[in-house]
Amino acid sequence: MPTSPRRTVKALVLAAAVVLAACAPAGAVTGHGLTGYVTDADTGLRLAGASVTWNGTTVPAPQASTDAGGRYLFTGLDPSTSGSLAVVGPAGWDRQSVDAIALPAAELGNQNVALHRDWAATAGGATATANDDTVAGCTSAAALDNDRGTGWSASATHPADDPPALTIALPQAIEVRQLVLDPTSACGHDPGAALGRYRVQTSSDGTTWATALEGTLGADARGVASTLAPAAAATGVRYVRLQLLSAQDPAATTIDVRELQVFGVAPNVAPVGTLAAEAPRNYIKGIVRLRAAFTDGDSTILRYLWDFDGDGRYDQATVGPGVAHVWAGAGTYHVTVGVRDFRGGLGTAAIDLRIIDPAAVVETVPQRKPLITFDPPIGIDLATRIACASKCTFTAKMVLTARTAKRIHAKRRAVLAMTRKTEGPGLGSWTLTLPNATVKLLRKAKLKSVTVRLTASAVDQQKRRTTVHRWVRFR
Ligand SMILES: [Ca+2]
Ligand SMILES: [Ca+2]
Ligand SMILES: [Ca+2]
Repeated sequence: MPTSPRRTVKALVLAAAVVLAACAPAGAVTGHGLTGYVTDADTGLRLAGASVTWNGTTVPAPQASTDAGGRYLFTGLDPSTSGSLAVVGPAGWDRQSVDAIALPAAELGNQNVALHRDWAATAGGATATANDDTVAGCTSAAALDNDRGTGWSASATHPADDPPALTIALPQAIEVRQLVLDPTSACGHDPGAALGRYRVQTSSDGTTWATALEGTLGADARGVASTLAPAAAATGVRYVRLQLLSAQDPAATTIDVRELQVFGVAPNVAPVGTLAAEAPRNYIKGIVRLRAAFTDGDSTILRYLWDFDGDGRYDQATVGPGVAHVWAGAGTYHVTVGVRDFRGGLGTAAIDLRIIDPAAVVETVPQRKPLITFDPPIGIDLATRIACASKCTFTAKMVLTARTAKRIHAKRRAVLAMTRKTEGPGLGSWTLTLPNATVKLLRKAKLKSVTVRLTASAVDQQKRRTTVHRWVRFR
């Protein structure tokens, strides 16, 4: 859909306003402070509703939330001091702290934070069931609440073939890249109740399971969020199951775990869109502006790559969807834009762009030869039409067969010859009629039908000629 110039101007003004806000100088916002964006580390998309706390010299610690564009802003902080930023993602995202951020003396500091989605978080849409939820206040939900202060405590007396198990249905199928386990004992239990031997299984359908990871955590893992990579069965994962095989202390009566997190990525969809030149006509040695209009439903778009000469190699990269280019020679160029998203996916669109040399002689528009058509004959009439690109001369000739001519005693085999001209380019239509004299001879010979050889021809001013021969049967 073409954008009206007015809308484009409005959009540009809006874009300019956003840019100004993003890199607002100190004078634009009262006081000193800190700003930045909170984004998804895997998709680049900005996260609204993240909770951000500045732990610096100001007491109590100021808090902010990211806006719809993922931006947070603290003003009135003490310049030239330092502190740390604690970011808690919106429901389903992890949390992260950034330490030792120095605030500048005379302007807004800038700190962006990227958070991973924890696909196992129940707050983010995962659902979970466990076969051991007997310890009040320490049920399995506490292992999926993204809070390492709470934990799940299961009985250590399960039979070996039916260990305590927590089964999580993820909100969608993902490729698992990392598991995080905090095995620390919970619910006031001795430290030895911390999870020791564990197994993680994955499944695409909740029925067929495969072991993704097995291992043993020791005393050094207590109080630590251990990052573990799946050894197998990491793709197309919709279900994750954690089995608690033993506590670190064999004498412990419970097996505890503070937190299980599942990190990974959903399948990536490449950007989709179109490419267009801004002007309807484009000339050599002039600036030609091209614009791509792409969308990506599941990640941000990082850059636009341009192939101006159709050789399959990109000649330029831009951050925005527009580019300007100058062609030296006239011709039609196959121009491609490749749009790279945050995840590395590439979507493309191409146009065949005509570049005109305004000094070149106007080329003649190729035109077709005359066209001749006929309707089926009705009685002794045959309707004919022609279409010509310029003034056209039409000729038609009807000839009896030698046999028929002899049978009806016709003096000549040629029964009709006509020539017509059109006024100019366009259509001409005439009716070819079997002459009365011929009809009389046919009646006399008691013939009810006759087949004649028709030759019709049309020639236009450019001497383009179309000739049609056919047998026509009149009744
Ligand atoms: Ca927890
Ligand atoms: Ca994408
Ligand atoms: Ca190229």
